[in-house]
Amino acid sequence: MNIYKEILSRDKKRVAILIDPDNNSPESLDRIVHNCNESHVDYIFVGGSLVVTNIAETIGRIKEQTSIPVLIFPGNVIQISELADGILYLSLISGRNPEYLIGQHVVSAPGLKKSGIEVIPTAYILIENGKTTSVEYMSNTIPIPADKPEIVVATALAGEMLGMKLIYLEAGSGAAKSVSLKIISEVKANTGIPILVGGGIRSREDAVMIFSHGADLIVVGSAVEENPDIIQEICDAR
Ligand code: 1GP
Repeated sequence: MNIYKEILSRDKKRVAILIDPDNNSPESLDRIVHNCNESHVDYIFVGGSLVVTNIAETIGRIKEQTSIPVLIFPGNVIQISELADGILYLSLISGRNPEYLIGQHVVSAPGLKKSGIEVIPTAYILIENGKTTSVEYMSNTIPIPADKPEIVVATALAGEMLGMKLIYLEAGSGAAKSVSLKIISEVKANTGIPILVGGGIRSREDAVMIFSHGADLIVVGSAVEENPDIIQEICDAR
């Protein structure tokens, strides 16, 4: 399977459910995976800014219960497992911390090559949402101000020109406000690669608006942890 080719085909809007291994008991994990199957979720992402649970155990448990592709959404180099189908190889290009631009990649690249999982280079762009997020704190980077869409566009363009395959517009997990529709539509108008949007998406209405302004794939985590039954509602927005 080539996950990137599928996303690139843009034949439909897609939904990814993000599972943070630390935030779910085995029972709640199983319930989320069950609901993902029922709702035909497109991808399951696994990871977080700080994960202390063994990520391979979580991915193994998910893979036993579903054929939905599992992608690692890593906060750092220890969040890697060959049990996954692929990894969003995030370069945090909104920030100026070399560790998250290239340092962690140098450490992880040889192991990733050996694992054979699909590696998808992703321009990861953190946008301010009114409160300090875990990504901001853990990466020691400053998000792009929410009222500066031109900086977001320039950053996304730079990522595309550097050869990255996806643009991920991130408000941060549990964000009070998701990425603005203005930012999404301006990035869409100025770039040509698929756009992922995540952080603070909590309802079908949010998802519909974000899709209609240019997102190809949305990522939902916190809302699902609070209520796994919201998965169907979110998927209905596709
Ligand atoms: C976080 O974009 C993801 O990195 C998902 O955010 O937990 O707010 O859905 P939420």
